Amino acid sequence: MTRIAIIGAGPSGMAQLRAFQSAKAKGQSVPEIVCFEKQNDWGGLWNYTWRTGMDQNGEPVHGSMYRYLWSNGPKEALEFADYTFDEHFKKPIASYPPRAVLWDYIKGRADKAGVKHQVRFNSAVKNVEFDQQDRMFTVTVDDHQKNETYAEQFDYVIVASGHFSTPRVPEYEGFNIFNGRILHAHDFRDAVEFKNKTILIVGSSYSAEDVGSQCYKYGAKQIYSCYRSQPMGYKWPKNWTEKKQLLHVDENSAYFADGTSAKVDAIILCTGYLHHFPYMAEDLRLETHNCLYPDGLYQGVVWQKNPQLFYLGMQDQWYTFNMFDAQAWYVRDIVMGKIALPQQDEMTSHTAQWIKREQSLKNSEQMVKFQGEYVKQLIAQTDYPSFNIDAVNEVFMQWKKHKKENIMGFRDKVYRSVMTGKMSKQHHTPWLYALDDSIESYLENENHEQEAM
Ligand code: FAD
Ligand code: NA7
Repeated sequence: MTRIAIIGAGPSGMAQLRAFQSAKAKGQSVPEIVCFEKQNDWGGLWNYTWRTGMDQNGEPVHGSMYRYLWSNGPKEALEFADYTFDEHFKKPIASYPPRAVLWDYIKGRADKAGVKHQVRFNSAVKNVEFDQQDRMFTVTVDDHQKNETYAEQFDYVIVASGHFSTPRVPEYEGFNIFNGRILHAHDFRDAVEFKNKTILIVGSSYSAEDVGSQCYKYGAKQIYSCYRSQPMGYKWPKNWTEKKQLLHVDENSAYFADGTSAKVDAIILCTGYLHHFPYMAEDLRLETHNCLYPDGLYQGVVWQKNPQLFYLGMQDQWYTFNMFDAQAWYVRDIVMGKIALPQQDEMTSHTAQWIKREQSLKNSEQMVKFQGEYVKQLIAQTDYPSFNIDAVNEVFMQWKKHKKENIMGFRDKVYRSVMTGKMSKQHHTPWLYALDDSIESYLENENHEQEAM
């Protein structure tokens, strides 16, 4: 029987499990699937851990999410087409749920599909090699439960291990004499630590914006953020100042390219992540950066040099959960022989055309539409329930507008579900005052008084 290894049981790996289960439910004969997950539960980044550095098994901690993280985009843009929020929560909820609520949603679909028995938890993949002779992969795994290492053979490998876990950590002059704490966003866990402190955020993308906003919400005294290329440019609160590029630091202060300096207690490097697949043999290893169309992946997922290998979710992400679904359904149909791949040179030139288009994109609206079109063309090739991608693009445009209007208030906006046509519900507490991010607090009905720290 054909055997498939999925590496990682985050949203991408879970989408792949669901895709095969959906074919099985339609009476089709599906291959044997083994999903290896190094953590002790599924959900990937959404499965919060307080740990940083090494986990209890000596593996690098995967988690980059922090306490009090709320969705940074509207849930209406990431909703599964085959499992709506209404189906899961049985009542309308607001548009920007906290992490625990989204984790619950992801798990709900996978539980309904009954695919958990296909996941081997506490199982870290250590090596993947391909034998040209028998055209099989050998996957070597550390089973941390049994404390043993073993190898198994597979016809196909699907890498779904994410790419927001290995921090990109720059070094600035003076870091080794700075008296305060220096950390990367990957190791940021709790904004309360920075209450009454002055912090410097390095970077100007999603992590910079959200880690800074968390610190503001939980009582930081003063926030400085600094950019290398582009300022974020939002209307920041009075105690948040955007500075030009960081040049160097000394024991207590940071010095910027505009000639100013500031005394800071801590520095948080929101400088992005590396695509890192140390367990893949060199000739199978994807080398790319955070972009919308990684080179070498036909249709964004097929490893062109060997189409028995796939990578899911490797793009920078406007679209997330439903894009992973579109990819997973497409990969499933290649594996099951329903979709035939073209010759190598055709795949290469197809990818080159998309990359050329990506390079011509000028603003975020064009980028969203580009990714939307990518998702659209994947869905057109499979039986994944189609949905109105243009309407989702519009949700993203609204989101951008709302952030521009009020960066500390955009999470109070509500949007219409593209899947159900229903409007979401206003949350009982404005985001800025909702200090308890638990699922219980989020789902309760009564109105809350604004809580003060
Ligand atoms: P991951 O979620 O990273 O899951 C990968 C899985 O692979 C993990 O479970 C990991 O343990 C496992 N794994 C890794 N290496 C191995 C190995 N060697 N062996 C076995 N298992 C392995 N997206 C949104 O839609 N909305 C948001 O608000 C949002 N906020 C975010 C905030 C932060 C701080 C970050 C970092 C990302 C955020 N994202 C958000 C994007 C996020 O990437 C996706 O939502 C999603 O988690 C990606 O799913 P994935 O399965 O591809 O990867
Ligand atoms: P991103 O989106 O890849 O952004 C990385 C940021 O870090 C970006 O602003 C970069 O600036 C900046 N950067 C990178 N290297 C440096 C150095 N050396 N000095 C200064 N600034 C630097 O990563 P994020 O973590 O923000 O977001 C990733 C995901 O996490 C995202 O999906 C969110 O949902 C959460 P640049 O523009 O390249 O000059």
